[in-house]
Amino acid sequence: MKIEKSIIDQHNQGLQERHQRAFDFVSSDVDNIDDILEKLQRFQIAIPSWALGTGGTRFGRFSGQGEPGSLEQKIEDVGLLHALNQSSGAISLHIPWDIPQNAEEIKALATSYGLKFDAMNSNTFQDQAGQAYSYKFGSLQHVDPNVRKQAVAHNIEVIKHGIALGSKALTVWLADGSSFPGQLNFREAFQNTLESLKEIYAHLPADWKLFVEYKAFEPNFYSTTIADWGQSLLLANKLGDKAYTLVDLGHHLPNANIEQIVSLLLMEGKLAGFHFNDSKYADDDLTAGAIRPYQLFLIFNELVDGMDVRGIDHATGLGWMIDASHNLKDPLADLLQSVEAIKIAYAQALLVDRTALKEAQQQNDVVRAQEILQQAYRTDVRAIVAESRLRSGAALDPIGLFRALDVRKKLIAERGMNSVATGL
Ligand SMILES: [Mn+2]
Repeated sequence: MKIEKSIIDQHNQGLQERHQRAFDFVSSDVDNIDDILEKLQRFQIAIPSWALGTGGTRFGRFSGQGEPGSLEQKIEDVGLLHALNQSSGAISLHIPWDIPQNAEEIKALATSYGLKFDAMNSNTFQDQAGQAYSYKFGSLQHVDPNVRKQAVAHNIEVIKHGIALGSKALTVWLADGSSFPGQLNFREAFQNTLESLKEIYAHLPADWKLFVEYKAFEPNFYSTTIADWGQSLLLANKLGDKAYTLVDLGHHLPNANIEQIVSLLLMEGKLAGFHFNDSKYADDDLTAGAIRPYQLFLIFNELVDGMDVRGIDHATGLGWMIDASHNLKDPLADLLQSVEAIKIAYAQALLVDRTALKEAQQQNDVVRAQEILQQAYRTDVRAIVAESRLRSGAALDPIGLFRALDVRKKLIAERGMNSVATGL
């Protein structure tokens, strides 16, 4: 299914008057509105291929319908999102779930939807059919060098697939760790992981980045070999200039000050980018901004400040991606909501009066500092984000149009009720 431009124009015409009123109201107080709109238009958030189907929990999975059953259909789904919001111009693939049979054809298909290939993701957290050694007790950390070798070879294969598609980064997330005290030697696990990562790093093309993702716990429950940003940064620093720390919002212990982590990683030039999601308890993988929208804003506040200080291009300097799972909602509608929440937080962060905030900080004026941040956060920027979509040729109300067009019903008609996305 493809959404024609004329359908979007027709939808926008119907909403134009109401939108204009809201946009005029909110933008009349913003001096640099055109600059903000341009930044919003350029800011793209990659969609992971594994978020296009229904996710499950360890207790069960309630299948959706009309899920993308092939890489081609996954690209089609992200193409639908991008047509609706012009903000999801990249897809992030997972190997071996998304191995392209013909890279050139897949590349051409993505281009026809205006999509690029974001970071490639390797998978050593589950065993694949025909694999010689098991990852039950870890992969890059494993006590058996044969297992480590196999995991390294897999990552090198992922880089090769990425090169063929025009990707520029490899994300490594490891399930490695232990579930019981005494199960492994922490130092040896770390050293093995470092040595394995060094071998992978050696195979990165010159213009590629290696993103080292961390996670506090799960699937292992006692220790995780790359558990937090300190351990990831330690690895990234030892590996070299092309290695960075990737922050996934759900991968922290409760109440972690993620905005402070972001600020310091940016200061050190070691922030790879983001996996956006939201959570109440742990790695809940809920829709971005669904539980803690103020935290999302505070993170963007640090991102904008830190990127501007270092002269980093907001749109291209870091990797922006959603990493979520949908047990209840239609995955496509959920992803539209996530992208909208991310752009709202970004727009609010762009509204922060940084000169005034600096002054308040210098004067220890705590009340004023809070006022400045909350002035931006409490501004209803939805019409600004909508205007940026309008200027890019997207829909004023992406979810409204998704609903009106009965997209899922059409996908079910094309793919069938029982089409299941691979890899979940
Ligand atoms: Mn992640």
